[in-house]
Amino acid sequence: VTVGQCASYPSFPPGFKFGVATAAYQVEGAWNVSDKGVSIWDKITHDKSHLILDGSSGDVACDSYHLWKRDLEMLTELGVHFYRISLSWPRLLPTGHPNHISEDGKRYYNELIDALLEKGIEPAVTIYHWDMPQHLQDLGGWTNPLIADWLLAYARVVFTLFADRVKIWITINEPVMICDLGYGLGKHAPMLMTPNDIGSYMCNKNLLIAHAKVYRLYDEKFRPKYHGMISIVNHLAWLEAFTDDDSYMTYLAMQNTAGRYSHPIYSKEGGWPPEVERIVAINSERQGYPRSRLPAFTRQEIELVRGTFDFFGLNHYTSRAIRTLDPSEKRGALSFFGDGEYNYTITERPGWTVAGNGWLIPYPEGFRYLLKWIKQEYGDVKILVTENGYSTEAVNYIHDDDRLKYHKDYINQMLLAIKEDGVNVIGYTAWSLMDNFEWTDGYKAKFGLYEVNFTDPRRTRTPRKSAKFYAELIKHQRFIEIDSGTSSALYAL
Ligand code: GBH
Repeated sequence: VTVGQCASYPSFPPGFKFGVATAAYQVEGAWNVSDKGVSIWDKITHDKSHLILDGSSGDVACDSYHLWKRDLEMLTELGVHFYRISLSWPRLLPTGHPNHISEDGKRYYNELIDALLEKGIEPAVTIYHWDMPQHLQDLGGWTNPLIADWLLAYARVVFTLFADRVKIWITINEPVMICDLGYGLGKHAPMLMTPNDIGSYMCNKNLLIAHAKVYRLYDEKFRPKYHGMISIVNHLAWLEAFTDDDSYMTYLAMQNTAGRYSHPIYSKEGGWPPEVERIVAINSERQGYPRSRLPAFTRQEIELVRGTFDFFGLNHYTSRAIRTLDPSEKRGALSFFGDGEYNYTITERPGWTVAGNGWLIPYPEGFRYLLKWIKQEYGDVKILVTENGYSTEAVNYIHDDDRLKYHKDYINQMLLAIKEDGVNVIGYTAWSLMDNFEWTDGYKAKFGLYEVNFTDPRRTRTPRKSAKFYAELIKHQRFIEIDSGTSSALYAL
């Protein structure tokens, strides 16, 4: 590693923060220690292991429940400013309800949070990252409107326990995956398939209300004392028109994937994106439903949800092109990108290549366009990039030049968005600190800056080349050469 050759490359804005992320179910393991309750991912991986690519589960995962001190060493090595973790709801509240708070769960997160702070690393905490208590799922999970009160009660416990020390809060991670994949397409727990996105849309609305209630609880009862910030995290792919003729459909696709979870919170007027609301209503009527499958918001609900953010939490990985269908073409399968009746298809551009796991197309410029889009769409909001990363499949893969290049190119485009487009990005988070349980891809898709040996009972972690790159970047707050040949795409003034 040679440092200092690139003094002309711009540095990051003062106060810009770098972090890494993991999520409870993906790293903790210890699925049944003490009084921990069962989550929907425990249940799915145990009962339907054929739905997981390698038949695995998060029973042990990275065993961070026992090995978090090793994680701390890695975080120190990287020099990150913050570590984004999530809390396991059934670990803290085994029944899902606050009638019983687990002493062991409390102890685990208290120790972790205290140890991070001792090292000068800020904890950024996601309250819900997909591991719903099975008890609550049995009652409908996100399709039961009572979920808003259940989440609120859980969040009240969480804030009471940790808000004195945690200043960056995320209510919910990636609603589009929770709802559209969990309750429509059957690709994520609870793996429900509901025709015509009925379940996805019920979940979509209930989830926004739940988020808003938690936001308002923090805002009114905890912020005055603790002065932290809180928001939701959305997953946005960058979608671009396949040809000039596809711009309306691309707009619609963006509103459907990004807008359905962001417009109600971030837009001036609140509520569903109007074009999505209009089209789903028309589709529903044509399909013979008595009312729109997209449940209406009342006036009060619109106001409840509108403005419940302190920043825009953004997970971004990939891009797609949108092509309008000819009348002669048959629609493809339903996808989380469409209502199933939208007249477009999601496609790739010639020249794009898909990374290991089949869905991630590296297109760094797409990141810059997306950041600009968020600013245009929702105004000059602070954006915290809460996840960005690249997956590989090989084992013993330490010289991960492809991952290094991905992070470098994406960070470079983010810098362009900041410097050239005036987008207010306040921080960047690499997904992930280490390889972990990648949901239905099991341990096959590896996103880690650190490799984890899952055949070793000690779950040995080894830094990859990308970890060294990231550590250097954070240390110098600017790009440096890690070796020749990887710097060509850097942003130069
Ligand atoms: C994020 O999900 C998550 O927050 C994180 O937990 C996860 O580990 C990380 O990113 C990497 O995936 O082809 O229709 O089956 C990103 C969401 C979920 C996107 C699975 C692609 C497959 C869609 N990813 N999904 S589909």
